[in-house]
Amino acid sequence: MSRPAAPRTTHAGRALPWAISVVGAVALIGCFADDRQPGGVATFLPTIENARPAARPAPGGMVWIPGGEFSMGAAEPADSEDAVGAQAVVDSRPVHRVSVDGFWMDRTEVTNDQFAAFVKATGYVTVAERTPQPGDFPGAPPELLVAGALVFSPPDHAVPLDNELQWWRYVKGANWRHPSGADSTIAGKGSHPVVQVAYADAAAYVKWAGKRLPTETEWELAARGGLSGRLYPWGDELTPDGRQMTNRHHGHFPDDDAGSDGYAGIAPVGQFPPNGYGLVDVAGNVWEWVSDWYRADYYAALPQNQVACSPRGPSSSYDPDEPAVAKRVHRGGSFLCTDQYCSRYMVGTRGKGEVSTGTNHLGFRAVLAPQER
Ligand SMILES: [Ca+2]
Ligand SMILES: [Ca+2]
Ligand SMILES: [Cu+2]
Repeated sequence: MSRPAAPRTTHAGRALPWAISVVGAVALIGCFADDRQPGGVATFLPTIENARPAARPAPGGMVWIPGGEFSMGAAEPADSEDAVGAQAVVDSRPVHRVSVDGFWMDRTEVTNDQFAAFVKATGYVTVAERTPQPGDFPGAPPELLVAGALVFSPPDHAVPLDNELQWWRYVKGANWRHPSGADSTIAGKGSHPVVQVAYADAAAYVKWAGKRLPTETEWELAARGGLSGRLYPWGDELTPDGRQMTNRHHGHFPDDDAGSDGYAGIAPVGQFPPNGYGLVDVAGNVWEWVSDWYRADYYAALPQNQVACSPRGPSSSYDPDEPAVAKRVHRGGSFLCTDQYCSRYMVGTRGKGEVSTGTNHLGFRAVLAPQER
């Protein structure tokens, strides 16, 4: 999905403020051949958390993620007949060993109130609020060059699940203040996650907050909450003892969101149980931007039989479905995720999105490492 016509040019290889700490991690932990991990085989090994505690108390709203060594990638779907689940793990293979230093992470998705404070302090104007310039979208019909964003617009009847344009529409006037179009509002929704944010918007917010976006590896280590190889952040059962653990899509997709977990559509942050590290909504509610470029084959391209030390993703993006479109990784799935279509609440699975495109099921959360402040 992208804004109208051709995607804007993107800037690969921006300066990475944590590059120095990565070098430090290499010296400290060491990237080494790992003969416990047979090459290319989806084997989950125990998570080995760093013993070193946080150097100081967590900044407000953040929790300590101890870091350590873990197996990254998605487990098989619970049901071997589950074609949607099987498809969801294709770009999350092979399972591979990664080590990451400890860091703090926002306990929740960034909320409308938090984003509003940033906009008030800086006057920042999000991508969806800017009128697309003809030069950035050569050949685009003028009527499409209006400020807006993608909005989930479900049909009122069942449709074949072969074309997402049946339920996504580019809506004029949709932006973070008006998530589903000009006449929608976030009044009374200060504790809902902010949505309709492009990658640049998320990056601007975290910079203002003195933080940064997580790498894909950091995000997954944090989301797993210390467990290894489980299907979900809390274990292997989607609804243990019948309990709803995440805001996802119930009923029939896309035409009927039954809201059986208490929420049709987005929920305020923190309505479902935290994971092992105290993070809420890592599965579901809204997707979260991470800083890695998306490449479908990135895991397969990593050196096998080695522990990857704090990987920061490939140097450019490649999605075989849309090779010309620059995409970053999304993680965790959203209130629209269902086993009828995507199953992306499975913790190792990956999402992707064109960098200038906001949607009303996409937000983010930030991280901060001790040596970065
Ligand atoms: Ca729901
Ligand atoms: Ca989420
Ligand atoms: Cu989904």
